[in-house]
Amino acid sequence: MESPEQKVVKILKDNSIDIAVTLPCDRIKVLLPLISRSIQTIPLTREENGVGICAGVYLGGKKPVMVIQSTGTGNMINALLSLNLTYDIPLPVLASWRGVYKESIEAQVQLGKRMPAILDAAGIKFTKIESKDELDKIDLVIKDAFNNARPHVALISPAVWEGSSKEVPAPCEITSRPSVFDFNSEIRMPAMSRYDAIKVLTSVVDDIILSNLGIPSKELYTIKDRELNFYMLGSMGLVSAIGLGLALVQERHVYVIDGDGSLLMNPNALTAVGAYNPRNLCIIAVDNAAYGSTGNQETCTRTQIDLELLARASGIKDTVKVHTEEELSDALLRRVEFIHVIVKPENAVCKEIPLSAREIKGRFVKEIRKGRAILND
Ligand SMILES: Cc1ncc(C[n+]2csc(CCOP(=O)(O)OP(=O)(O)O)c2C)c(N)n1
Repeated sequence: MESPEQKVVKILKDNSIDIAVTLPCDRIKVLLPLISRSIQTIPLTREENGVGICAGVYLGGKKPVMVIQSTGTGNMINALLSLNLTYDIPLPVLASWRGVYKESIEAQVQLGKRMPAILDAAGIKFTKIESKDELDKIDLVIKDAFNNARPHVALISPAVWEGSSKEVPAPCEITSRPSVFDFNSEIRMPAMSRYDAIKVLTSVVDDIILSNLGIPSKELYTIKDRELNFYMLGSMGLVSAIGLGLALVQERHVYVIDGDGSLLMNPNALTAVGAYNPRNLCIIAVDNAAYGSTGNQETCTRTQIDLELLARASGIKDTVKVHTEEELSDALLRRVEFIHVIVKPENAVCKEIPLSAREIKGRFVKEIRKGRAILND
């Protein structure tokens, strides 16, 4: 007889889900390996980063699902609103709903019991699944997310899995590995501004460009607006995660303009990129040692952290630090995976981008999916 876990996997496959993005919960420890055996799976280090990766996967023409613990939804609220609800990006989320049914961990209760009210207040669609008999609702959750281009969370009670197999795969073996590190670098006085760096980028590359929220997006728009530019209007910290998702599912080269403040807000993005090192992703870490877009408040790259070193320590193998336009141009032509660009904390005076989030997404998706089957869009 089909177990509830097998039924969920069948629903995912019947819906042609291409990629599952996951972070474990004890209650779904039987489900998770079943999913990863039949669907390409990306393990996360933080759920919010998964929202970015899934957005990239979707923009690249594939269908993602997130499978997480309900607490992780708490880590995703800003992203679900500022990215998915703002740009009309679908995301089905299967959340193991903790804190409400035979809960043994006190720390799960406060968030778990309020989860429906929180999602409701946030305008995020959700469906409760409280017994095995209701598992078919997962099919509706997935279809609703894609047909209506919105996030939809399935809150799945632990009651659903009661009585099913407790068999969990053996833990992975720990093997010895050397940690050899050869890194020697120097941050010198900056010679160019972010605007200069973006000008070099647009003159050298003719492929997908994702730009960070705030002034970088406005500068890119002012320098060279095009369909293949994806302007972030919010979701600080997620632009490189979106770039990763896009790079993993389609062949074009993806250039991401990120910032030091944003990378330090979500270093998980670097960990995820380091795990896959896709050859068609280039992160341009524009380091002005400041939160430039909000008035140049100092970040800790000024004295403490070297972003190139952080990228290398995160597993990104191909990195370089550049200070001049020539060095940047050379690194872009060589398609180095992580380019640490040292710039002055200066913002160009730019106009607002006169495009809505939906317009930005609409023309971007149309351009990159030209000649290919389009999802329910
Ligand atoms: C979660 C969150 N916190 C704070 C902000 C406000 N904010 C918008 S842009 C920005 C600065 C980003 O700095 P950085 O990534 O270094 O890029 P820069 O503007 O310097 O190019 C901040 C703090 C925000 N949008 N979201």
